[in-house]
Amino acid sequence: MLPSRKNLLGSLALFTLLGSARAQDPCALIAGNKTASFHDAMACLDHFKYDKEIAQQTVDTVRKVTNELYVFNDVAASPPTVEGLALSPVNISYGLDLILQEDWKSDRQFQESVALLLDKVQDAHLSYSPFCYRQFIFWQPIQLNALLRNQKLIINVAYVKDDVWPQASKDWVGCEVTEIDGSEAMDMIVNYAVNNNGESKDVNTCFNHIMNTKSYFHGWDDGADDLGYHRFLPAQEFHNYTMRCAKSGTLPIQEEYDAPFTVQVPWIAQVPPNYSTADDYWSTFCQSAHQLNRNTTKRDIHYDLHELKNIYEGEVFALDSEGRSVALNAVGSSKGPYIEFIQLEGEYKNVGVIDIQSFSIASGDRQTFVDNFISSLKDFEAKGVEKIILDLSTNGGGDACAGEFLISTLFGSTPDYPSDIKYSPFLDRVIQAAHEQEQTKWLDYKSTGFEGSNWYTNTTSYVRGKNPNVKFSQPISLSCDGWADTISTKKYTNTKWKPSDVLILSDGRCGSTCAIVASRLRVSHKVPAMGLGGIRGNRMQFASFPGGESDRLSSFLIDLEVLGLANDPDAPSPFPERADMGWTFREVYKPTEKFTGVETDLLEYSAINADCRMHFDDNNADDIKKLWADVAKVFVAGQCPLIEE
Ligand SMILES: *[C@@H]1O[C@H](CO)[C@@H](O)[C@H](O)[C@H]1NC(C)=O
Ligand SMILES: *[C@@H]1O[C@H](CO)[C@@H](O)[C@H](O)[C@H]1NC(C)=O
Ligand SMILES: *[C@@H]1O[C@H](CO)[C@@H](O)[C@H](O)[C@H]1NC(C)=O
Ligand SMILES: *[C@@H]1O[C@H](CO)[C@@H](O)[C@H](O)[C@H]1NC(C)=O
Ligand SMILES: *[C@@H]1O[C@H](CO)[C@@H](O)[C@H](O)[C@H]1NC(C)=O
Ligand SMILES: CC(=O)N[C@H]1CO[C@H](CO)[C@@H](O)[C@@H]1O
Repeated sequence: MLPSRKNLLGSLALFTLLGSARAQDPCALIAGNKTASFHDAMACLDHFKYDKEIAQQTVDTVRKVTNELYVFNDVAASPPTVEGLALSPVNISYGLDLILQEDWKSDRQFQESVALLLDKVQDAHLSYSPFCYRQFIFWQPIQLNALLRNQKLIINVAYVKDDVWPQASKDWVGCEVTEIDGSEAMDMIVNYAVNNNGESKDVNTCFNHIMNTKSYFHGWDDGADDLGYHRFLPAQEFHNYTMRCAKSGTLPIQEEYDAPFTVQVPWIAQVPPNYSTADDYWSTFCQSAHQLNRNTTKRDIHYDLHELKNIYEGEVFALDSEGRSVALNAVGSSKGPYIEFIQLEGEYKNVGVIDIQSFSIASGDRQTFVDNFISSLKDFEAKGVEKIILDLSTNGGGDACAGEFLISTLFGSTPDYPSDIKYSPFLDRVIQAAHEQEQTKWLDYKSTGFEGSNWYTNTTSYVRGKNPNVKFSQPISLSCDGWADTISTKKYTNTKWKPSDVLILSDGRCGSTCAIVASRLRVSHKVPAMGLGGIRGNRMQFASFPGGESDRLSSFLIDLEVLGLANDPDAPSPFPERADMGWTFREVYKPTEKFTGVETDLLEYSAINADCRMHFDDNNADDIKKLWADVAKVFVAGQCPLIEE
């Protein structure tokens, strides 16, 4: 199947000298080393040959999922024009045809082309992650942020990572970067954000995503694609940075600089542990259990549930987001902390911050999450907190019911937004089976006036893109009964804070469940929102990829196995390599007078702007408490009122 690896095994048998094996095995050459150069890492990653069979199987699965289950498949191919959103048409099926026509130089290049195609849709829910090629971490020793300095947004060296490249100098911290690769720094970064980041349809959010805007990671780094930090091979080996640094004894804000200079900064690869040859690398990080156990003469498919669970839980990287070794395949239970309550000090001690980092509450943590949320709110009340900043920055979403809990605890229950699921005969069988067996999340949807699974079977059609007749389920709402059943609910009613006492703070990287929570708070409850960072001069959204609800192939296949549908002829096959894909299957609409199902009412294709804006500066960029105090100052002064559209 992979001739290169067979050859390698042959040569190992012939030559006992390790040296000669290492000489032709680029992965062995760097195995066990902490770091490797761009070229040495690339040689290892490109060692695995393009395999047409793997390519065909991969494309078949991606095509099946996007054609049948991806709810925005038709809109993506010819999106509407929406002011404030960058929407370029992507016909996924056609893109996959083109990919299969190419004679790729390596398996990596093929795999990355699939990942890139889905990225172009700018829906962070839609992704393809080939874990084989996400094991190295690539660092730029210079990490950048964007700061407001003397009324001008500038690019600044936020920190220098000198443990991977000895030539890096800590003295560069605080220097202004005026040019990158010969272009004006801001232009280069904005272009990069527009062309290389699939995180959002709002360019401000993409800009924030690639910058080192907050000094902490919130653990949301799937396929990390920052300007200076990647899990995939960067496009070029070096970047040239032209910097000017404050004269000794002066502050950057005084703008007295030493002579500018240019440094050529390489990408440095951190090498994953736990492999010694290319063959090991393949079997540890790339080979899927499904492919290994495959019996091509028999259509009796049984998924490897252990592997799917590891993939689903994200236990697929040998290095964590900060580059530390992690035990592969250890399924963790608790993923917290999810949320922190911080009362500000001094002048703003009557302002409290609720910093919500994730809604992905592990089922074993629900009770603690709920108890902690309620007791911390009571504590805020007891300590005289008058205003609340709800910091939703860098929150990649999670459990929709956790979001529902937050909204209803603060402002009582409110009608859910209408949503629906794209119809396919295959998913119909899944939903029928879920109802018959009372298993899986496919039970959790209901529509007024429809019994059991009739909400799905009785379809309705809307225009989507160029397709006049795409079938959808009836409008549905999500039932959080299952969630509520697992916790002993305590009565708490907020009587203290009105919506105008709360401010949403977001750098736009509030996605999925977070986006829907933020949008409902802003649109239905009139909670004002402040955008953080982004490019100056254009309005910014406070949430991204509000598409609805997403699934991943790993968890979908687990559901199929549970429901006994693994052998359904229309079931997507597992990927031949360790990989996963995500897609949106439920689309959510903004509230309207009358529900019509038009695509321009979809949250994913609507722009909802923040009411005011804040940028990082020299004073607050590295100190989140100072940032919150600056936000509190604007908020308390009444300078971020809700703007009625
Ligand atoms: C790997 O590390 C060893 C020991 O430090 C070093 O001698 C060797 O040059 C390194 N290999 C590469 C390709 O950098
Ligand atoms: C994608 O393009 C193909 C032709 O290349 C066309 O048949 C198909 O309908 C298009 N898909 C969508 C979703 O527009
Ligand atoms: C960086 O500068 C070097 C030396 O001047 C030059 O050879 C190289 O092409 C430049 N690279 C980029 C990406 O601009
Ligand atoms: C991988 O390597 C790390 C560090 O070398 C070690 O701590 C860990 O136990 C290894 N994990 C496995 C699964 O071998
Ligand atoms: C594959 O399945 C066929 C038919 O059941 C069986 O005869 C054959 O031995 C199986 N091969 C392997 C490698 O398990
Ligand atoms: C309102 C409703 O549920 N209508 C129909 C939906 O589809 C099922 C099965 O096809 C019918 O039995 C229902 O009457």
